[in-house]
Amino acid sequence: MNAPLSRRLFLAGAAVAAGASALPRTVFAQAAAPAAPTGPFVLPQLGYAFNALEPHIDAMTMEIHSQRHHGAFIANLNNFAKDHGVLANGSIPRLLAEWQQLPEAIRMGAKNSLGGHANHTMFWQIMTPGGAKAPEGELKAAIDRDLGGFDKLKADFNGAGGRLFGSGWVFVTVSKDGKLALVSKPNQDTPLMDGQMVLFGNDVWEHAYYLKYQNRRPEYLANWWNVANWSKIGERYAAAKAGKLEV
Ligand code: MN3
Repeated sequence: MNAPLSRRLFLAGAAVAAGASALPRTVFAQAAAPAAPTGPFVLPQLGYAFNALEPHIDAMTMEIHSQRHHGAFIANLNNFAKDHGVLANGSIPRLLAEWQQLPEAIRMGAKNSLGGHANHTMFWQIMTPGGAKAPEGELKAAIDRDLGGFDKLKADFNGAGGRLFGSGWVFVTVSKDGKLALVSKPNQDTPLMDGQMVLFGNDVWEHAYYLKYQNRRPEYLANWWNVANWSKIGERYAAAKAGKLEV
């Protein structure tokens, strides 16, 4: 989506230089990118600048990751939804929990894109340049009780991320009674496919860190905790217990 935009700006600039008023409107019409289908899926806004997580996650990674990688899942889903209205009905957690009942023609593609949309929507929310720097209150107590404390959680989570072969995610799931568990998944799979709720997770696909860290995934995993938003994760914990947590 950046490339067509730059191209449009370039063409607009060239047209101004050549005397835009003399050019027929069709020049601009032809230069515009073909309209992408709009809705029902919408790319969420980050809520902070692309460079807000520097130096731990670089601005270019955040821009490409959110706009193009997540953007591709949105485009795929809107394309599928044109012929398969089932995607527009029902919540994303429900569609994922019942993904094996999706129409066969789109089943795998829709599962992957729904998972990617859910995973990244969660991911942008639980990172921030501000917020609490460590778990607090009830969430801290649950981490102590179920995951052996914050230091052990970080070590186990980083270990799981390091062991994931290829692309995937590491998650902490939360049950309705507030119990936590560490889960890793390949590809864009998510605990939502097992009917579980996701408290938070980290993306260990190479596109999440390669520009800055190259093959040094353990360094990315270690630094990532600096941008975790414990205020937001605490809100998600309360929402899960209230039965109100979605993706
Ligand atoms: Mn990703």
